Amino acid sequence: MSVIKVSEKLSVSPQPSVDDIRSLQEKGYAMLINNRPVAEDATQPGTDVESQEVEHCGLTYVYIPVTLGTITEADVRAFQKALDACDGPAFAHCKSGTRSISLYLIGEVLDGRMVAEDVVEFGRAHGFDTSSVAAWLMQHAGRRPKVKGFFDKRTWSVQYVVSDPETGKCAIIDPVLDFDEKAGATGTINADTILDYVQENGLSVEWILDTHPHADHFSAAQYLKEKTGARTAIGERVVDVQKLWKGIYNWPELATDGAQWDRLFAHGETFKIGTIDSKVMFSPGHTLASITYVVGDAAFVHDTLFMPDSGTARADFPGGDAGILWKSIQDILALPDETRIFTGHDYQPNGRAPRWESTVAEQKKYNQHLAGVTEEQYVALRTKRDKTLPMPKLILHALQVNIRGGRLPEPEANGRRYLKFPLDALQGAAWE
Ligand SMILES: N[C@@H](CCC(=O)N[C@@H](CS)C(=O)NCC(=O)O)C(=O)O
Ligand SMILES: [Fe+2]
Repeated sequence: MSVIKVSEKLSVSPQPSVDDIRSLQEKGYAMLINNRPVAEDATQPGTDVESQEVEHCGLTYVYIPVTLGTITEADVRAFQKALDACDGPAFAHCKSGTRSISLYLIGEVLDGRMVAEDVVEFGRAHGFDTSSVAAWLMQHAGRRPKVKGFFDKRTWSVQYVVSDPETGKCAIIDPVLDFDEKAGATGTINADTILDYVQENGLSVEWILDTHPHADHFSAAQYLKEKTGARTAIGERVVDVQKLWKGIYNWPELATDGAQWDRLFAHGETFKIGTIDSKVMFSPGHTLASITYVVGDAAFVHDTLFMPDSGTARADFPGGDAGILWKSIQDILALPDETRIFTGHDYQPNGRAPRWESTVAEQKKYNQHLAGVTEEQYVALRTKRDKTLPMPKLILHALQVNIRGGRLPEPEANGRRYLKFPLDALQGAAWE
């Protein structure tokens, strides 16, 4: 048996015989990881025999079967998790050892401990052909967009530029148009900061995306469309939000066909940002029209999940529903564990610095509204908390702009724009 030491924690080997397996304990190994699917060829002992022998010797047995062409990030993470959990050195094998070393190398590159350019040389130095790792990483880079978040302190909003490293094409998600309600002043500081980033990084904007008609700030979608020429989009159910608020604002001229956007996305629709496959998931509950954008391995969930220490979004706006929000959140949590989750707000609990990135795995484990909580408990908790929350201070300002895709009201004869508020239309909300 030719065993190759790859790191302090890991050695890889071709298929060991049963006698080889029996000798692992005295050689100091604490774990055997089998990366070979059962019945690959007639001579391999197979997972049952291996696990029996390994456990008989007091070692831990882990079975992560892979084939070279179909390795997923989940396999790589499972391999890393097993190694992390192992007290001593681990022994991993497949038929030749190539798959085992490949899982290790992909993990090292994903976590930034090695650069992709070095994997082939590392393999060669250890006697393996790891060119398929380089190919995997190339392909995977296409799934892994670059995400830059911009935090707006005034509204605790997070705006994003998500870009394809290969083509420099990008989308802007949930941009904020600044507004000071005391002076009635509008501004483009946030949006211009985003445009500066786009320019400095040589990006070209393909899409300006909103996750929902926001109730706490104006969308800068229209301003950014004028500046970049990119197409605007939102979820198709925005027409229901338009109809709802058309009534609340008593606004007969408001068009409620969604024509204010270039594209309305239905659940399951796909589109591209550069070469990166993107998909829309319908995520109602916070609003009637909320959607999640899944761009490669990144999900832009806006007001569904917040950071795990912050819980989830409220569900008491007109058209909101805690039970429906629960279901939308379950759909998001059904994405692969390693999916990066980017939230739309961070209310900085206990005054901590703003944060906006987590993973599905972290959310499942730590979200303080969800971990160990049933649907019934969630709906009760959400409803109780929502009764204590005053309306966002800009809800009446913001909806009349955002249901028109971020267009301010048309100027009156004197050239000035005016907002209009219904009185006593939002019943039952807590007072500040
Ligand atoms: N105080 C904020 C509240 C904003 C707010 O209600 N945010 C919504 C998202 S649009 C939310 O889900 N908040 C959750 C919470 O406050 O627990 C404001 O006035 O703008
Ligand atoms: Fe919101």
